Amino acid sequence: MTTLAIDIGGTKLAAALIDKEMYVIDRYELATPASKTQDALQICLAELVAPLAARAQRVAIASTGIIQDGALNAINPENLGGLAHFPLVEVVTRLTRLPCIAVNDAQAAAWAEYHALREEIGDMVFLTVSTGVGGGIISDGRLLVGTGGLAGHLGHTLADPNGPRCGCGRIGCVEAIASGRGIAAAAKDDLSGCDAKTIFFRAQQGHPQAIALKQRSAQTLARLIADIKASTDCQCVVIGGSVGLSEGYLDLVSTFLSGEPKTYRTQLLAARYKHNAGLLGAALLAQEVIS
Ligand code: ADP
Ligand code: BMX
Ligand code: ZN
Repeated sequence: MTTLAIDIGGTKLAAALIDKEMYVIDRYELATPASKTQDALQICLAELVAPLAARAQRVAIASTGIIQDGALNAINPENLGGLAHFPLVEVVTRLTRLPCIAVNDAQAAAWAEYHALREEIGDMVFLTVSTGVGGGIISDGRLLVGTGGLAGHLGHTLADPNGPRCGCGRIGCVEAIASGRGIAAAAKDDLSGCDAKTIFFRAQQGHPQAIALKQRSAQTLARLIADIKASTDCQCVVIGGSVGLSEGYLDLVSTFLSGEPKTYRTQLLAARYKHNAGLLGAALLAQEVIS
C-alpha cells in the first residue's frame, strides 16, 4: 500500500508518497500560508495533494499543533500566522477521498527515529528546533501522546522566568528563545528583521551578535535536554528541524550539555531521516491503523 504523507510545519508544508518499504518516492514542498483563516491552508493543501493523491491508498499527516480527534489546535497560534484551529482530517479526507490519520509532527518524527534505533534503544526523546520547538517522547518503546495530545510539548517548558512572552501565553518558554522564530525575534540593529537561517549564516561569517543568538538557542536547548534526562532517563535525544540540523548546532548543544553534571547528560544524535522524519513517522503510524 502506498501512503500519501503530509507534514505541516510553521514555515513549510511537505508531501510525499511513501511506498510499503518506507521509501520516499516523490516529494513536494510549499511555504506555509500566513493567514488567520482556514481557507488559505485548505487551498495550499489542495495544491500539495493534487499530483500525488491518485497514486495513494491512505493519507498520513504529521502536523504542528496539538492533534486530537483529527483536528489541529495550535498551542502557539503565532507559529501558524495566527491560525488557532483547523479540521485537518476532515479537510484532507474531502480533498483526497482516502482514509486519513493525523498526529503531531514531533511525535511522528520521534516514532520514525525510534524505528531506526529500536534494536538498542527503548527510551528516547526527539526534539525539533524549527519554527517552534517540538518534542516527542518514546518510553519503553511506546510513543507518548497523552489523553489530549499534549505529551512531548517540551518547547513550552520554562527556560527563563525573565524571558520573552511565548505565543502560548507563558513567559520564558524554551520555544520563545531557542526556536527559529525566537532567534529572529531577539535580533537587533543590523540583524533586525532577519530570519534564523540568515542569522546562522552571519554567525558562520563571524558576526558577534549572530554568534551570541546561536549560542543562546543552543544553551537553552542543552538545559532543556538536562531537564529531559532528569525527568525521563532517556538513552538518547535525537535532534531535527532546520535550526537543529544546521551546521555546527548539534556540536554547540553538546558543548553546553557537557557543562551540566554527568547525571543529566545523554547521547545526542542528529535525526537520521532529517527533513523526512515527520513524513515517515506518520506513514508508519498509518500503516499500523489503516490496512
Ligand atoms: P517547519 O517549522 O515548517 O517544520 P523548518 O524545520 O524548516 O520548518 O524550520 C523553519 C525555521 O528554520 C525557520 O525559522 C528558518 O529561518 C530556520 N532555518 C532554515 N534553514 C536554516 C539554516 N540553515 N540554519 C538556521 N536556521 C534555518
Ligand atoms: C509548537 C507547537 C507544536 C509543534 C512545535 C514544532 C503549534 C502550532 N505548534 O510548539 O505542536 O510540534 O511548535 O512545530 O502550536 P514546527 O512547525 O516548528 O515544526
Ligand atoms: Zn510556550
